Amino acid sequence: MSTLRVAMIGYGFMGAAHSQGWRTAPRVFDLPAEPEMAVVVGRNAEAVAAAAQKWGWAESATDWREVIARDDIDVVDIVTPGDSHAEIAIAALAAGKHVLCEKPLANTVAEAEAMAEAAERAAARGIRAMVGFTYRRVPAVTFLRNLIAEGAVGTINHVRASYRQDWLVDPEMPLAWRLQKEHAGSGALGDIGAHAIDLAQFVTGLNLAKVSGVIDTIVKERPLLNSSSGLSGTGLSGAAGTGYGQVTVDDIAIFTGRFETGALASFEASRFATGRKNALEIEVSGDKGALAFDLEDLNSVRFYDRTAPADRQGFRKILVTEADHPYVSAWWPAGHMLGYEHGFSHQVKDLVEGIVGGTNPHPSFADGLRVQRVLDAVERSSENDSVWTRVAAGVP
Ligand code: SOE
Repeated sequence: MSTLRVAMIGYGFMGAAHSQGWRTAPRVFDLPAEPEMAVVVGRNAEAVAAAAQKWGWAESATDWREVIARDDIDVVDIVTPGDSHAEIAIAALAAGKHVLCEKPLANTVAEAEAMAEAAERAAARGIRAMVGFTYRRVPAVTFLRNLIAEGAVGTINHVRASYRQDWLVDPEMPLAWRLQKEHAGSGALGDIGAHAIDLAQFVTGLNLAKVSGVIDTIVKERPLLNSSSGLSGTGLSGAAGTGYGQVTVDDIAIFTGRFETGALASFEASRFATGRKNALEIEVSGDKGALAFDLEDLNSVRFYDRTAPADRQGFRKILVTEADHPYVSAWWPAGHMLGYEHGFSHQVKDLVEGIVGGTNPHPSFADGLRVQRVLDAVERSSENDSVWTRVAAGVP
């Protein structure tokens, strides 16, 4: 069997999650090529060596350019903050490497356009590029999308999508990179709102045409991060150092959207939703029924069948753990639950199959660009008193 040698650039929270995916996918699925965890790259030699050892990478290195130039690397997996996605991805594609890039695709529309163009050129040479909207590969989400494509909800009138967390309610939570525009691009909007947007477009198969929104920053200054706390890589926690710094991204983004078909959607992305830890929810309402998903209950979907006799209607919970459900047969017998990390193995499976099979796995960089343009339109709308703002369309 052929092998695909992988270099992962970055080693924070997403590095841990992607490492699980690379390690586990070939042990669970019958893949057409064997991924090899060749090298993990980070700026701090000691810390990245420790990550390599802990997660099972054969080597560690400190210079991503040198690694990308190596002949023995086939795939580059980018799990750095958004400020380096474009530079690394474009260089890797030019060097003939397949690329998996964390979401959001980039920090700006211009960067995302350049990445989508580079991916388009690379595809002509048989090089694949994929963006890590991993929640598409939660079995219940793929199942929900398949049901919608089969017509289970009929014509879609209304979509409700939200992603709510509460890790910023504490005003003493330090100023991690996710709170700095130059590193993260935006705040709740791009970090978690991007997932809600991608899910809404993915499960419905519809693109957003315009949005009207507002973004806000509740706590404008936070304690600087103590860089020696060792937790800063996650961007989600860490010990405070001395002094305060400016928060330059949004804490909350709320917006409405209109799809190309005219259907309406509401979106919320918040890091101030007290009590909500990782609540990515979507509900799609059509003239025949409705389907709902909640990441905090990720092994199920709720289905309302409006075509059933009136006295039998009502949302029913379908447990998505049957062998017939997407991805499930490779894991455990029915009723034995999957979790957050399984999506990363499913992502590896689909990427490897795309690379070997010569097909573009979704979500493509063009899909990532589409989300980036929605993020941009929401920010422009908010700056402009929430006026309806068109989402740019077309190829870059
Ligand atoms: C932090 O808000 C975060 O880790 C996001 O960056 C991820 O994309 C999301 O899956 C969970 O929350």
